[in-house]
Amino acid sequence: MEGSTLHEWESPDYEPTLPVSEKSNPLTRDIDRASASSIVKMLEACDGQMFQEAAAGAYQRLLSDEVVKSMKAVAKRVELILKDPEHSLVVVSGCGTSGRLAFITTSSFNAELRRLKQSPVYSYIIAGGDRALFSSQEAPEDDPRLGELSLKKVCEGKKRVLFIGISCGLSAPFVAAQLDFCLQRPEVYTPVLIGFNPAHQARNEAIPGCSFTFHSVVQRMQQLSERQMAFVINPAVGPEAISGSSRMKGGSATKVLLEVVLSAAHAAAFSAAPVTHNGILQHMRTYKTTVDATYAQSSGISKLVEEAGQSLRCGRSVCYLGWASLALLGLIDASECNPTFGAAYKDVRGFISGGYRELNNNDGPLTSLGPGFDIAHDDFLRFVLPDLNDRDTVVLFYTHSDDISEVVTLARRVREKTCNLHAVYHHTDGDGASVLQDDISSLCLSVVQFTWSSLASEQILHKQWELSTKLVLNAVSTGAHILKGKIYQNHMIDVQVTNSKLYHRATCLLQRLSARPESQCEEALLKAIYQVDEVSVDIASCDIISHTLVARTRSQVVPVALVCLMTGCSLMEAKSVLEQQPVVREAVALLFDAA
Ligand code: F1P
Repeated sequence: MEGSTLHEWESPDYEPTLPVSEKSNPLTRDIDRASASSIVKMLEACDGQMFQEAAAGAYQRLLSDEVVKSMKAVAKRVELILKDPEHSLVVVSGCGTSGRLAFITTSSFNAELRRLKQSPVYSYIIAGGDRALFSSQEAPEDDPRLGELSLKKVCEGKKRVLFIGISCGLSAPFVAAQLDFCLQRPEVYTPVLIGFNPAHQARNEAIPGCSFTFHSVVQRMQQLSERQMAFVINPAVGPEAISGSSRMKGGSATKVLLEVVLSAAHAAAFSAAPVTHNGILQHMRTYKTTVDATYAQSSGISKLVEEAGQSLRCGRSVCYLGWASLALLGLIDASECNPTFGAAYKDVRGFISGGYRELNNNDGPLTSLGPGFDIAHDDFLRFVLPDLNDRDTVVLFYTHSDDISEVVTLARRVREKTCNLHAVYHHTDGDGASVLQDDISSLCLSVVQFTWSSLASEQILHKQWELSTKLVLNAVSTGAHILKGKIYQNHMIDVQVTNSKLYHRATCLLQRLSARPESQCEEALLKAIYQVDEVSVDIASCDIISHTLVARTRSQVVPVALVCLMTGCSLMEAKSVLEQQPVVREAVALLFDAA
């Protein structure tokens, strides 16, 4: 029976020191050497793990009873707030991708409330503020005070708050502090935690200035969950295709959980459809169908991966031009390429029709923050289009409910500069043939067309399009960077050491790839961060946060450390050989040849 056997990564002996969210996925061990179509097949298998049933005695999974039970209880709390919204709030908070999904979800459910002439009850918090929606701000994730302050600020004057904190790895101090704050004020706050590790794998490292760890917060929440004073929703979804890249499955599963809970609450509050266990389960299963339907188009997706990979390999760019929420997903996927793959903002860029007008974010337009925040199609036309050529890849993302004539106009403009234009289009089986769509198809090198059942409600359709688009985008950006040579086995070797989670990830990676003891690896990492050949007492006595503050000003920290560890060369030698040969495996070989 599907999923009923224990998977390799579920065995207690498999990478025992790492939580599930940081383990390497056995399915993608050779993804660095795979072709575009094999990459997409591996991603399909990895995403398929999200909806597998739990094996006896194994970790709970998305469809497990305990998970559905907690979702049902949380949906009922949201329902109460929707029915009596005065002085109440549902706050969704997270760091990085988790915060971006908090933004997308609260925006779309507030929009739904406005459509129903109800007052909005959802707020989002993202560590680092709105600039983190489209850029990497990883240091604030380590800041518990900032977490607490930002929560206090959005909840001022509220009498009842349902707080949903997301940390895929059960690890971010920013979120731990918010949960702790809620636990101390049960008369107002009910905390909910969403993450994708078993509770005992929550991070148990001391948080500077705090008496709690993420682990201790989870334990307290678990105790209180028996009396429904706190809720922990933490199914395992299997290791990420690229180790630790929680923007992928972690993000998708977050999106599914939030949407199922909030839709159930809305249906109960406004359509007299009570929240039920089966209702939740069925809704979750529609997302499984969405994932399957997406990968049914794997040859079209592979074509996009191949084109995007070729563009990146020759130093050119990939542009996503989207409409409405699909565009927002594109903007997010593009902005995640910098922290995930060390990409420049120009490598993969997203643009949205209408720009900031479409977003409704807390801080409004962010264009003053720099060119990476120019997100409108008009910005694309002004600043990007003039320099495009056939080696750049442009992908249109839209649905039948967008203004298709606008899509045609933009497609024509792009075709004046490059023939490397593609489309990802969602529509329903009820749609008639469209002349305009034929025009777009004739302008594009490839079209990935998704046809969804018209029997689904408008809301469900939108959510299907969104998840499906997220999977396509993640496949394109991840696949393209794999083809560019950024991945070693299934690890991002040039991981940015910009917060404590990533510092530990970097040390583990060095251990794994060099097979040297932890102390030696940490020493090599510190040498690369501080650019010294000896680690002084002063350096050794600084805490991890100080190390990450220095690391953010450096490049290629982990590759340099690895080359030093594997060859015994000096820092300068490692840096100069990596300049000639950025692929670490080859750099090591060069040094050995020279010896
Ligand atoms: C938050 C996060 C990830 C990002 C990177 C750094 O993780 O920003 O979204 O991809 O891994 O951490 P989490 O708190 O949701 O585990």
